[in-house]
Amino acid sequence: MIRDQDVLESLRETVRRFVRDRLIPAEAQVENDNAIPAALVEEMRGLGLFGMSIPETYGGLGLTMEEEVTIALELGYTSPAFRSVIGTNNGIGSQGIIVDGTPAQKDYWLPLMARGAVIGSFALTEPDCGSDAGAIVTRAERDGDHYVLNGTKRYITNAPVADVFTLMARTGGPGPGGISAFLVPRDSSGLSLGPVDKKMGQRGTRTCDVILQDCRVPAEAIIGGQEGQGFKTAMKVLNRGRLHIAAVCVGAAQRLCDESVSFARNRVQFGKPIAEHQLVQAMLADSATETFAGRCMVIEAARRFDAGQRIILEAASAKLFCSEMVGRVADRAVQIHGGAGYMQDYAVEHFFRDVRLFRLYEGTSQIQQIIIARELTAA
Ligand code: COS
Repeated sequence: MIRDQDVLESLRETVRRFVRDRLIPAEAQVENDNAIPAALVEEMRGLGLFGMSIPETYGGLGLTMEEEVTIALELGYTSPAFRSVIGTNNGIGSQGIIVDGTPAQKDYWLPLMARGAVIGSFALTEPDCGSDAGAIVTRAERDGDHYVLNGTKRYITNAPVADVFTLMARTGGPGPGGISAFLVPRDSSGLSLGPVDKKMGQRGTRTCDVILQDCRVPAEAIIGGQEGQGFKTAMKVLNRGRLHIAAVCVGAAQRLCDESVSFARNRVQFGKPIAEHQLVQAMLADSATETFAGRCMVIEAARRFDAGQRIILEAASAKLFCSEMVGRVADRAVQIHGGAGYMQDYAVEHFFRDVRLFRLYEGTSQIQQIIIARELTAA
């Protein structure tokens, strides 16, 4: 389904060069500052990276899923925070509008997101609702030609820099069918942000609470113009997002493999490079094999998506396998580096902390297992 192999190759090469020449050298600075240098964000804008998955009609690059995961594999090769800056605009912050938005919502928001002029974010999780997304309690009450929103959204990626949230709130009764999705601008009256969360890893990616206290949005802010569709919109966004995360995991695993091989070739113990010791070789071989397996999964699932197939099972399987897999690869990478792997001088130290989040967000591993089992056993 790739339209033009040359165009994709050139984009992949551009991103690969950008990652290696510009982003990897800035990883230590991101760790120290807990922020992405503004100049690099500007360069990402210039490369069109904010609008990769937004259709060309709206000023994006309009990548197919196979093309998108190909680029995600490259971006995963560096600190996940760099990908997160552009991640919400390409994924969970824009896809609700793309899949279910009204023509007016698409015309207004997508061109702005595609060029990175506004940052989109996705607000589903709440203090008491993470895995059980159908139980959210944030309410949206109709008041004339407005809705009034009250509630708190938690751990919202890019919220501190976001301009607009795809935000799920309850307009009806209990359960998934009572949820609607809204486009809530950051400058809406009654919307405020909590302090930036202090995370274990992925420094440079900012998350915080989004607090709604009698927050008023016009009635046309409801995605698709219809109440009660918000849970399904969120699920469609997540199906796609999970495949993207899987690709990022594979990119990170590749980096960890490369760092491990390079270290093992240079580190001499017992009179020879540790790469020549069989117990180290076993770890390298297992990591390379699992990384290759993950790569095959994401490419195959993306091809099925582009062919119009339902990929709920494949996306959940890829997310489950790849996020768990990169955890094992990161653990071996630290082991291969020995004491050095525990030191901040080596990239594997921050990757070890960074990749832990992949097993948690956009659905924990246990949620992926539930989704897979349900798909397998559905009548
Ligand atoms: N894709 C498309 N539609 C889906 C879907 C999916 N992956 N999952 C559920 N739906 C649909 C169902 O088909 C159902 O539609 P009908 O009412 O027409 O039958 C509707 O949505 C409700 O589904 P269901 O009854 O399965 O809802 P549950 O409350 O049981 O949902 C899961 C359970 C686990 C699937 C859901 O709560 C979930 O994905 N949780 C994880 C949330 C998450 O990833 N959070 C991370 C936050 S974003 S960083």
